[in-house]
Amino acid sequence: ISWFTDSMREGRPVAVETKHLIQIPLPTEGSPLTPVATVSRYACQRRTTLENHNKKFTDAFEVLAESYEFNNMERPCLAFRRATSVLKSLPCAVRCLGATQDLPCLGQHTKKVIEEVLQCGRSFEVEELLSDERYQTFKLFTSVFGVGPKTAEKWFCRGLRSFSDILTDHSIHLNRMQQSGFLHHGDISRAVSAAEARSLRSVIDGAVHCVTPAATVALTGGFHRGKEFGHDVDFIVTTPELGEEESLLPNVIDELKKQGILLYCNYQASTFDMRKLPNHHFEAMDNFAKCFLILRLESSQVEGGLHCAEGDIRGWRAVRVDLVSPPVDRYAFALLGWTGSRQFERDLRRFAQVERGMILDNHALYDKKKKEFLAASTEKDIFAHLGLEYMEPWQRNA
Ligand code: DCT
Ligand code: MG
Repeated sequence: ISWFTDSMREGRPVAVETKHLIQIPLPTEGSPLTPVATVSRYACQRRTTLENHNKKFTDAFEVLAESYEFNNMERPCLAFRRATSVLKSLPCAVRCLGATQDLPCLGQHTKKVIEEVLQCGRSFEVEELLSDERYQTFKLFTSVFGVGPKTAEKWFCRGLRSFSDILTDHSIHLNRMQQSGFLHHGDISRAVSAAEARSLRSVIDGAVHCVTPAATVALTGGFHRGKEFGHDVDFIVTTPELGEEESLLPNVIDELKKQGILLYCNYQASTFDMRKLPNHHFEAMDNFAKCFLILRLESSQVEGGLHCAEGDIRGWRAVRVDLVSPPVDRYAFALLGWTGSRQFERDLRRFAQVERGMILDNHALYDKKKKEFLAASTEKDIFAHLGLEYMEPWQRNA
């Protein structure tokens, strides 16, 4: 095996770079001849479970990435998100800066942070940010459902710093989503547990099958990747009959309303049109019909009870739920896209584009050389078209 070199036997890291794979000996215990791990620069080639051995670095990176996001600085934000993703994929903790030498996606700035954390147990740049008024205010404002960095910026520039500043300023117009965001802020900013997600699955299953018995419901997003907690619960619902999905969500919404558990609903009808594909300009959201909901979840429906604050005796909580309903022939693409993680999806699309000359989004996969769309009825079909080894959802926590 070519990468078992002398320097490895001496315990020094070496790297052998192939086209886009870098083989790196990781600092494992035991024999110096332990096989080396392979770290690709694409998250879709790194099996990333929820076991993060480098949390102290990735937590620091996340604060920096977020701060760049708040300042609308896309490149450094992405650089820190990429670095986070690489460290999350490693099978053990980074114990010295040398161990990062051949890892992809780590630049000077990220390495400086790693070095500081290794030496001092913390990053001064991160600590400064955490106590920075602008960072704190953006973090607070963007924690409200319906408030993104742009709105946070607008409010911050007007000198507003707290929720009461916003809610008592009569010149500020809150849209319906933001009004609900403030109303249910306590509940929505509290993580949703896996038990709550399971209970919501039964609620959604019930509502969907009540309106369309043949429809299917699939849990997607973070909970489908095995997360114990999430900020919302994501579902894909569809019908076996092409076209029948069009009336599905409006009927499900009516049913939830009838059950008295719909606290907020933002329904977006489908604008999906196969004739407008492939989409050369990447857009964050797909064009399928979807709805962003806030539902009332009863404690009695959740195994082990609700994930609520101590002393909360209401017996219910508000939860964010997203439903998307693609036509059945687009199902595999929608499922792959909505399963995430965000970084996994980004790299999957980048891999398709750069390495394969293909355009992938939540709607379709297009081969630019052959000038044709590639059909897929399962996620495995899409991985196969891309010439990628299949990864289970729990390995996509990039
Ligand atoms: N997604 C994406 N690009 C976006 C937004 C979402 O690719 N701009 C995909 C990835 C995850 C999925 O949609 C669901 O989104 P979220 O609910 O925001 O993410 P999550 O992984 O489910 O995280 P959380 O557990 O916090 O809900
Ligand atoms: Mg989610």
